[in-house]
Amino acid sequence: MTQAPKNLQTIETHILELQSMHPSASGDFTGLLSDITFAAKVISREVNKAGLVDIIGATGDQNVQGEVVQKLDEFANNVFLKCLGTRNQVCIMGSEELAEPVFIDSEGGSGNYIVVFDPLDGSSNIDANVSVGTIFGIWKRKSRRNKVDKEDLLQAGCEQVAAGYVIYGSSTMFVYTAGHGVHGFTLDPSLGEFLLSHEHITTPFTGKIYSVNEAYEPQWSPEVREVVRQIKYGHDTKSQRTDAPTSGAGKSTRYIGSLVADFHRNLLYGGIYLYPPTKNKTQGKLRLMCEAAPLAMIAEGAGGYASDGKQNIMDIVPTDMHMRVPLYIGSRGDVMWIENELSKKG
Ligand code: P6P
Repeated sequence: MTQAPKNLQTIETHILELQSMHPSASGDFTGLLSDITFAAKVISREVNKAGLVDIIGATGDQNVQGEVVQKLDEFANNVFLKCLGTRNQVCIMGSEELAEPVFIDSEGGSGNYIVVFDPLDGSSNIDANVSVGTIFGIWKRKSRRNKVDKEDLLQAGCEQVAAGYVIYGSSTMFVYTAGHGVHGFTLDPSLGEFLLSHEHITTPFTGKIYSVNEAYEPQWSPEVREVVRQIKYGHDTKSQRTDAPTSGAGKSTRYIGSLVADFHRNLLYGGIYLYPPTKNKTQGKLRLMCEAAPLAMIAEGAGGYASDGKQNIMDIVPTDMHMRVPLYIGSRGDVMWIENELSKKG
């Protein structure tokens, strides 16, 4: 297949090239990724005109997390359920917005894939026109039984076959990995196509940015407080002193309050996002399957790393679809340093 000029390479041709790398590929995976990109285009259209039609604001309902459901949350969730639910490739769908997974009787289809997604992360920012995002992880079913069950669903991040996110910001970008590098595509609304704009994204080993909600500082453990202090002032390993601000060795704080936006900026520029445990959220706030694990696959694919403070996020086997984990994710050197510091202190 002659390759389209890079600046005109659509995500579809990129996925087809991937498929050609796996002669045994049945096209199911390609079709599934295409469905996800279609859902992203539909959501992007609504997000971009949210200020113009009456879908801004809350529905008044609460989701399984006890969070107020924004109208766009509900819309995005329904788009994913419709776009993925009618295809035979998917046997289980899990959504941050649904208490229970959706088991699909994909009669006649392969039903090979499990998709877990956060349809619209950061949605509390919608009314203020701040970037929001979609996050998804794709696993292959383990069982060859006719009926799949939670055993097929509750798989570690390292078992993902693909993962990605969409950021609805100044432009809409689709970033994904299927194990062969991390690639970013920017939506050209005039064409309705995602065009390759960031091929083989790699993230700097260390960065100058840290992203954390410092309002929770009083609720962190002393170890986490010390680690964040050292991030701020710079950790001069030679002198062992950490309270003396070493000029310029510390990082700058950037915290949007929208994980996909903070993660995406740190991925491109270098840096680290932290959501440590607090007294009220002893396992942190973020969900393993629909947030931490997919972004961990992206981070690792770009040369970064993700940890819960003790171990690689990708190694954690979920006990429940909505399992929450502490999250330290981004530049490998920064995250490994934190994991090392927190592991030392037990
Ligand atoms: P806090 C949004 O609700 C979210 O899940 C992430 O997008 C974001 O990084 C985080 O929570 C913000 O949480 O507690 O700082 O408001």
